[in-house]
Amino acid sequence: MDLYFSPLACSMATRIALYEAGADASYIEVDPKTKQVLRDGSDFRPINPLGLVPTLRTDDGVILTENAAILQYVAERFPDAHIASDNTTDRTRLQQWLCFIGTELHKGLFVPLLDRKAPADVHAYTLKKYLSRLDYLNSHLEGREFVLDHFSVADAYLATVLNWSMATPMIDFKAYPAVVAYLERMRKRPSIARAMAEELELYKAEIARHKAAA
Ligand SMILES: N[C@@H](CCC(=O)N[C@@H](CS)C(=O)NCC(=O)O)C(=O)O
Repeated sequence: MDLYFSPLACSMATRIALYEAGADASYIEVDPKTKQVLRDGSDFRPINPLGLVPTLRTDDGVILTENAAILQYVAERFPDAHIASDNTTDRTRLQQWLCFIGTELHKGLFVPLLDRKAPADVHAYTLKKYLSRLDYLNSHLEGREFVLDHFSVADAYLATVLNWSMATPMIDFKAYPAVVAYLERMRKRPSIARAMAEELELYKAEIARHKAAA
């Protein structure tokens, strides 16, 4: 199995899921700016025309895209890891949270705030419209260890997205104590701590590469 990823991007959720599953996988880095596959300089776009990570090549050679889909694939492929849910209602609940994290948090809240080129109005509008999602998340996480009643791929995705809070000083996270406590807890989980430490080093190298190329 090959995971195309960029350091500290949303693809880290799949790395976490693969670590949780103890899966044998190759991690292939893609430069998010140039869309080059780092190891051989090839163009990533023939593999995923959108140039987006995560992209997963299964052991059968099938290319899968979209976080929510890939995470559920990994969970199903490695059932012993118990990182999804068994019955229909719980599985739907997992999908509910993956969709919430992907649309409301990842794309709705964080992407515009992380976009250094976005006009100030965009940040103001995003905060006004999307901070309510953090209120909702904070209420959900009060008194809970995980998004569901056990660790799941939703936690892998949520921890990955919330980790971007280190680059969004415009959000006052003190207002969301259950979210802060959750992230601190998740950062200590071995699979997540390992993924974050490894990808942080690669991220620093990516920044240095971009500076050198500028
Ligand atoms: N809808 C896609 C979005 C994936 C996505 O936005 N990936 C980002 C990294 S977090 C990316 O590859 N960005 C590079 C770009 O926008 O060109 C998914 O859920 O997988």
